[in-house]
Amino acid sequence: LGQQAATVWLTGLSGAGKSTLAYALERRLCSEGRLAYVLDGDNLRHHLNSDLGFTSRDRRENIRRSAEVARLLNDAGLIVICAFISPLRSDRELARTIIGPDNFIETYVSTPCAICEERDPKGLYQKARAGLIPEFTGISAPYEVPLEPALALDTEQLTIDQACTRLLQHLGPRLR
Ligand code: GGZ
Repeated sequence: LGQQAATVWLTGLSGAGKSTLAYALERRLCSEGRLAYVLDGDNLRHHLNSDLGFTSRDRRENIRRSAEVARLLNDAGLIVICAFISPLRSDRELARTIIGPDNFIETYVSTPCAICEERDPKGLYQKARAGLIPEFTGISAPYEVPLEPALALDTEQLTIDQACTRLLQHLGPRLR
C-alpha cells in the first residue's frame, strides 16, 4: 500500500476524546496494512517529557519536542496521530512549522467543556474546581479554539467510529 506521511494533530480539552479517537484511528489504519503511530500527551509525559509540567513554557516545550518526534516518524514514512491539548494557537503553529504545513492536519476535537467536565474520567475537573490543580485547561488556564482547523469533530455528536471515518475520508487522497 502506498502512503504519504502525514500528522493528524488532535487538539482539544482534557476528556474531549482525543486519545480514544487517536488509538481508534491507529487501529483502523493498521488493520488496512498502513503504518500508523500515536503520540499521546499524557503518555509521553511519563517518558520523553517527564521533566515537563503545565506552565505555558513547559507546554510549549512539550509540543515542540513531540512535533519533532512526529516529524522524524513522518520522515520514516509513518502516519502519526498526535493527541495533545495544545491549547495555544502559537504552539500549534510551532508544531505546524516543525512538521511542515503540507503534512500537518489540524483537527479540533470540539467536545464542549461542560461535556468534558461531566465525563471527568480521571476526576481532574473536580480537582481543578477545588483548586487542587493549578492552570487546568478550560478551568484556570486558557484554551484557544482553532480558527481554521482542517477538520472539527465533536464526540458528543459523533461516535468514535463516525469520527474515525471522517478522519479517514480526509486522509483518503494521501492513502494511495
Ligand atoms: C491540562 C492536565 C493538567 C493541567 C494534568 N491542564 O485528559 P488527560 O489528563 O488524561 O490528559 C491531560 C494531560 C495533558 O497533557 P498534554 O500534553 O496533552 O497537554 S498540553 O498539550 O497542554 O501540553 C490531562 C493531564 O495531562 N493534566 N494536569 N493542568 N491537563
